Amino acid sequence: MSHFKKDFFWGGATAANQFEGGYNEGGRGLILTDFTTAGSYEKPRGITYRIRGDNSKHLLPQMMGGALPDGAIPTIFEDEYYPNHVAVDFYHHYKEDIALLGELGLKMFRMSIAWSRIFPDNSGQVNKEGVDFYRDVFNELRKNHIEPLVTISHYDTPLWVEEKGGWLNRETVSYFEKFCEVIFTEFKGQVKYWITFNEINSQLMLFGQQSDIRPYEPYQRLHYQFVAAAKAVTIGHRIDQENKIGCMVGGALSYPYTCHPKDVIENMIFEQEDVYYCLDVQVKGKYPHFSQRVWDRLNRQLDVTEDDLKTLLSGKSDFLSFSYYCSFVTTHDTSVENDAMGNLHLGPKNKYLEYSEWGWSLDPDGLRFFLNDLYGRYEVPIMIVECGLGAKDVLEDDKTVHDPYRIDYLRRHIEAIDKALEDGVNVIALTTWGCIDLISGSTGEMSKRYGFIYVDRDDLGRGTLNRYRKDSFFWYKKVIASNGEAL
Ligand code: BGP
Repeated sequence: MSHFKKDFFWGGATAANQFEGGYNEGGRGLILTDFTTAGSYEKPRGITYRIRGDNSKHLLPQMMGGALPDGAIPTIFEDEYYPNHVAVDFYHHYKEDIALLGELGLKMFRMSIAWSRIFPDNSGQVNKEGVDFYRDVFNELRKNHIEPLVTISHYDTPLWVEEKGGWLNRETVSYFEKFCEVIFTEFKGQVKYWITFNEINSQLMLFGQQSDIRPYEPYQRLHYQFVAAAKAVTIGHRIDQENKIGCMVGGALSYPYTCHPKDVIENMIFEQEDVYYCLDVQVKGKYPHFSQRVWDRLNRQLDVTEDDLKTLLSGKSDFLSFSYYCSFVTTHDTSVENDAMGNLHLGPKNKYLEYSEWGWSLDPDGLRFFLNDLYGRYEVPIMIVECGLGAKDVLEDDKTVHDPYRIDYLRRHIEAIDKALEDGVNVIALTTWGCIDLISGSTGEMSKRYGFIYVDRDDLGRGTLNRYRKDSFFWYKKVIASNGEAL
């Protein structure tokens, strides 16, 4: 007997910039991803730009962040391939895609609204075509009995906002508020579940854990995002009391490398500073006890006002959510090699785990542990809003795709969720990542696929964009229909 409640949300997840395409259609404004080239496991993606007064091409490698130099103008070059421009063209395929998701029996579909489709530029004018597009998408979802789960910001801050300093500029909070007002009002009654920021903690993973000095910028950006998220919760509740608005982190579960107490402490610090720091503020409404220890290592005073602290307290999340692909290992011993990759973080390999082709560990037990850990700490409903295996698939001549590795990965993670439910954790949703194949965020590849539905397109942008059901499609359909019994 499985422990999934009748109303468990079996779902799938996407994000506009990796899925939607139509980057210059329907009045959409630009975002930095539009200038981001394709990469691979070996080769980082890069942002193309030119410098004022010079037309030659420059490339900023995107491996672990990095900011554009002063005077850089992001530029699209004819001789480059930008995979996110078309992505998998949900923009023109949404009816067909949602019908397929309906056939799959999906209960929840996670997607994001591209801010730059609603506010393409600095004029403050709402782009009606953008609103109409999403209204149609939500109608299609409702027709297919699928509950939308909307991420308000999924790695796609509009370029016009970036040009004004992005999230280092306090003004961005008010631009975001305006965006929230518009979408909560326009989609009232159509959308009830919202996530404020995708993987809000991702910017904290970009520097070494053992460095004594922490850069000030990520913490300042985060603070303004925390304030913006809290305001979004308050606005959303005011516009529709039915709204449930949650926060999200990259699920960076880490284990001590050994039982050496110094490894355990190092690991505790990692979890505090990279995960709890963000969840405490958004779920408990206040900065945690160890915050001062973090801030003491910044080279500048953060801009945090009394008013901000009141805002945080009055805009607590209704639920929490996280992505979970793999787990990590932390050690105090600097001689241990960082030979594992992973979602947003590096570290030493865990000798007890297997690794995917992209070097990400496979750890379903970790999911059960993480769910218990977070539920014990926060006691709010939990959604797992990304989980999955990026793998290469083969489209056979008869248009079938045999992906037992994906079925195996998801089966083991669903079993882990079942155990967590038995432990008493209130998990209400699982939206697996990239339910329809889409562009990989880290590498820009198409061949790193996560979906139940295959999209005919390759790493160079060739292919028909036709959709085909994989073996995992028929498997997940049964899982949903049996509410987690038939695994
Ligand atoms: C998460 C992002 C997603 C997605 C996912 C899978 O960090 O929230 O947008 O990209 O990782 O990673 P990738 O696409 O790099 O395989």
